[in-house]
Amino acid sequence: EKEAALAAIPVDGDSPTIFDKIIKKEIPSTIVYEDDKVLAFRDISPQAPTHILVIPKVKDGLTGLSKAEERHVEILGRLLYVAKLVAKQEKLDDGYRVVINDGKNGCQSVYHIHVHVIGGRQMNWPPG
Ligand code: DGP
Repeated sequence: EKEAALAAIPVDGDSPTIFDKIIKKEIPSTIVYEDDKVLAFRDISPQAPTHILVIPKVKDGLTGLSKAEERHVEILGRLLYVAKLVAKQEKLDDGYRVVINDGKNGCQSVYHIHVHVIGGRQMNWPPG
């Protein structure tokens, strides 16, 4: 019985995250873009004057980029396209940075894929 209970726990971290609550509007966020597939909202802990997260409304196993499969190609493209739309909307005309953190070494903290759009100041390279 204990084994069955353990087996029910997803091993790949594919369980609901805080982003599901944001999508369902159960917790507040500042939404800057929304369509039927994608949501973009301001990061709660901005690392620059503009810091937006672009996420798929349906995770479909895409906890992070490392879990991408062929079926995710369309949504992955859409996330990047929305990143561009949002950057334009935010008037980041001098440039901006697009980041996907993956896994422990990538400093990923929320396991629902998200694209960071960061701008409004000079970025540095290499990143920390
Ligand atoms: P990452 O470290 O790449 O997994 O980025 C996760 C980001 O999510 C991090 O920059 C902070 C942001 N975040 C976490 N919880 C919330 C929340 O409840 N609301 C908003 N708006 N952002 C959140």
